[in-house]
Amino acid sequence: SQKNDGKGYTGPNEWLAKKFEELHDLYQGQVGKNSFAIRGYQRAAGIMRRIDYPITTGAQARAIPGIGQSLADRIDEFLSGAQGRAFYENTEQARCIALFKDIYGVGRHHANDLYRLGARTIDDLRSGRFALTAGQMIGLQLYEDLRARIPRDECRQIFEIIRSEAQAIDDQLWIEIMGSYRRGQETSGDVDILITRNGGEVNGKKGVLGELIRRLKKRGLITHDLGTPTVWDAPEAKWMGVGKLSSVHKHRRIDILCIPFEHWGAALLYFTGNEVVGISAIIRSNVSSKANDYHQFNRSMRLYARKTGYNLNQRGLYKGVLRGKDGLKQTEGELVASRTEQDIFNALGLRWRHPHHRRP
Ligand code: DCP
Ligand code: MG
Ligand code: MN
Repeated sequence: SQKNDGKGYTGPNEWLAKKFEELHDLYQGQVGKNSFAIRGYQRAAGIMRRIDYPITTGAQARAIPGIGQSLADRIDEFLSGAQGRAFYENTEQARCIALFKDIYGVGRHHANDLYRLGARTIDDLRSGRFALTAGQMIGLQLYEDLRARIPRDECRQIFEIIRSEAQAIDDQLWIEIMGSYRRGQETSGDVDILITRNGGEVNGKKGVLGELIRRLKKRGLITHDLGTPTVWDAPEAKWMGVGKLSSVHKHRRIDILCIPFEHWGAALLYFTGNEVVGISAIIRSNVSSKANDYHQFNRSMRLYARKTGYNLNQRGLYKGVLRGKDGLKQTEGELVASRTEQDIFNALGLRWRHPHHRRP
């Protein structure tokens, strides 16, 4: 299931954070494990999330306060793509947690709790014996639909409806479909949509996002809200929910993000990906890990930017970002490029890479 920091963005070491969390979850509750080491994995995950430049070696991480030699060794292990000792152990616990995390809105903590409370199957959860939030209930209710891949043509049809409704609100809006669809994949896990306005504020005065969702509900395309923005008419606002093309179609996950015009290229680049493959997906499919699974396009581009003295995120390419000894950002730096993807490739001196080729 799609995890979210509230804005939908994650940092360059999210994949490492996830790996440490997997280790934590796997060891937690197992007899004979050192509880200090287990908590260390949890803390390491937090540290990985706070570091905003990509970690590339264990030695580099060793310099970060809180990362000792054994954690640094684990990072080298992750980076090398070596199969972590306990990582892919196909235990019942690992399998259940992977299964529960597949339910929309169920995070790893809750998946762990559910396992410890005795839940083993989706039907167990449907029995009503376990406490779930409203969003999780929707995830559970639509579990079969939402885990199915969306055929490319259905993504396109959903996108066309959203585009036509958005353009009926304001013909100066720019609407693009991103994610796996834009990379040319035959099927997608969800439909990712980016909206901005050429001139003026996309979402400020008019609150386009709220109006769009209202129209799409009225039209019957959108059926459920899963995550609504705190401020509907903020310049940057994200809606997450579920829609259905017609009575014969399945419910599908849809994400719609509104951003300021200046961020268009950087956001398009970021949300086109690709990005880290979930570790639970690897446990489920029993596919052994390869270094490439974790060296995806977004990561390698951010890493390249960093190596050449820049900082790349979903809002732009920046130069002169000042960092403290701990590696944390002290100043934002100067915006170098963000309007178009091409601008960002050019500023970095990289050859254009078509979305269809944005794979490792
Ligand atoms: N993204 C990211 N880091 C994340 C999650 C997402 O950089 N932790 C970016 C890259 C993704 C894009 O956002 O490609 C869209 O996210 P999705 O989770 O929708 O992933 P995809 O569209 O690539 O795949 P799927 O077909 O599973 O939706
Ligand atoms: Mg997607
Ligand atoms: Mn998405």
